[in-house]
Amino acid sequence: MKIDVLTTFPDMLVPVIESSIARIAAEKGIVSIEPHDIRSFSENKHGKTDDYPFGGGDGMVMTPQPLFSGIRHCLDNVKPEKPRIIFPTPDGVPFSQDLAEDLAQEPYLLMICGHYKGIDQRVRDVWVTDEISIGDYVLTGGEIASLVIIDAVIRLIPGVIGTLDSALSDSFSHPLLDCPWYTRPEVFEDLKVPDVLLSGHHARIETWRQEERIKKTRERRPDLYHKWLSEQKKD
Ligand code: 6GU
Repeated sequence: MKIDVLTTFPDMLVPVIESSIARIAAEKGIVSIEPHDIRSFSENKHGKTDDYPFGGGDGMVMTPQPLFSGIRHCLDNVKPEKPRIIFPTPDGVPFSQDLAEDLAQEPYLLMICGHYKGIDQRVRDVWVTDEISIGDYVLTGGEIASLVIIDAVIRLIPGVIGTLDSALSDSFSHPLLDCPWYTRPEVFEDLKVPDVLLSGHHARIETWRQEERIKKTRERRPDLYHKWLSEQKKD
């Protein structure tokens, strides 16, 4: 998978790309991520990428020209058939494991990082295929949201991690939240691992884990708990 990222802060992406799951995927030759500076596509002599909003209002809006040029530059290099062009934005559709799994099937993604008030609507109308929010809170820019989406997507690509061992056993691949996990030593600073996990009794261990998942889900995510309960009643 190739991922191009258009941003006015390319330096912000580099340390994460070079030290996360993205590096592992890149070393295996499975993913390449390339940040592009939107400023470098600006036809303005100062490299300006934003301006005041028509009709008034606080803050600045990113102008269409550098974004149209940057998008065309990225697409011309790759010529993807049906490019997914992603705009992370707090007014997008909620990001989810299902959406990450969908994006993980794509050979090419283009991410557009907005700042200030956002980007000129014409960029969204003409180019953007997916407007995605990573949660109900406001970040100052799309870079961190893009990194979140990229991380969630590339770990699902076969070969990036021990997919069967890890990704399939996550919370959110299950209907319930995950149970607690422990490793050696059995006692650490007077803190003991639950006896049942040392019992060697696999059926009892699985019962305990399922009870813990149910308890945590009921407390923290009543929405998921009730969905799970109604599924249980069908079987
Ligand atoms: Cl995708 N972008 C920004 N700037 N803020 C957000 C967001 C995205 N998702 C939640 N808050």
